Amino acid sequence: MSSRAGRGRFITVEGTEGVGKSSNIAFIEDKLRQAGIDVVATREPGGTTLGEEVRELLLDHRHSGMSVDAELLLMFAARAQHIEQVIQPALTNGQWVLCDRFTDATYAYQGGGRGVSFERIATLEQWVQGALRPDYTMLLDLPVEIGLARAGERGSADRFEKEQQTFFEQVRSAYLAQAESAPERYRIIDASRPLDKVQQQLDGVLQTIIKEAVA
Ligand code: Z5A
Repeated sequence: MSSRAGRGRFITVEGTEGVGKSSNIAFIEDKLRQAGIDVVATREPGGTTLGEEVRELLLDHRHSGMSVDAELLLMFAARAQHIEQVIQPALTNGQWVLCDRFTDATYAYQGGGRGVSFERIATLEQWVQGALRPDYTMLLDLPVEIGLARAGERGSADRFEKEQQTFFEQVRSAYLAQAESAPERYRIIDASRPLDKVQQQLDGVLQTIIKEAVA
């Protein structure tokens, strides 16, 4: 399939701590490439030189005193650069964009986790993104305690990873509420199962998306 023949698609992957995004994004990218799709894989916060520097500020545990508004605005500052430099040009070129987190993470972490009002986030979303929204969002979902146990096996914790379980419970609830309110866009993947089963479910979802795109 030549993806240049049609418009690009914007796929995002979301979830709380330790759900296995990194483990599954490479799988998704491979499946899309096998279908002949030209994919740009990227991430947030990050995806550009400026965005990666903002990411370092956001994750650095030395900035434990960062205000909630500073955190929110840094997320959108990185996003503005990412959209202008990477996401929009790729979509305009007919490529598919596969993004590890996007604005749903802002609703979940800054909204659900930190208590920023959804109206305030929606204002920034409209300002920075205009009409740009993901076509599909894969929500890797699993109980918070399992995710934290998986993530705990990794090295030192960043500024977000130092949060308590209740914070991640609020993040997960916000994600699930978003998924419920936009079922046409969200695909919920049961990430509590072994990796091969998770990828089996992801594969089924991807094959449907690819069929819809060429139909
Ligand atoms: N953030 C925000 O607050 N607001 C925003 O708008 C945006 C982001 C965009 C950095 O994101 C932080 O930014 C993030 C939210 C915030 N902080 N948190 N938490 P990130 O996406 O870069 O960070 P991350 O959430 O830590 O993601 P990650 O590094 O990709 O980890 P992961 O999704 O948790 O996945 P993993 O490393 O692939 O898996 C964790 C471990 O579990 C690993 O050892 C795997 O081998 C294992 N694993 C994976 N799948 C399985 C299964 N199925 N069974 C058993 N074990 C498994």
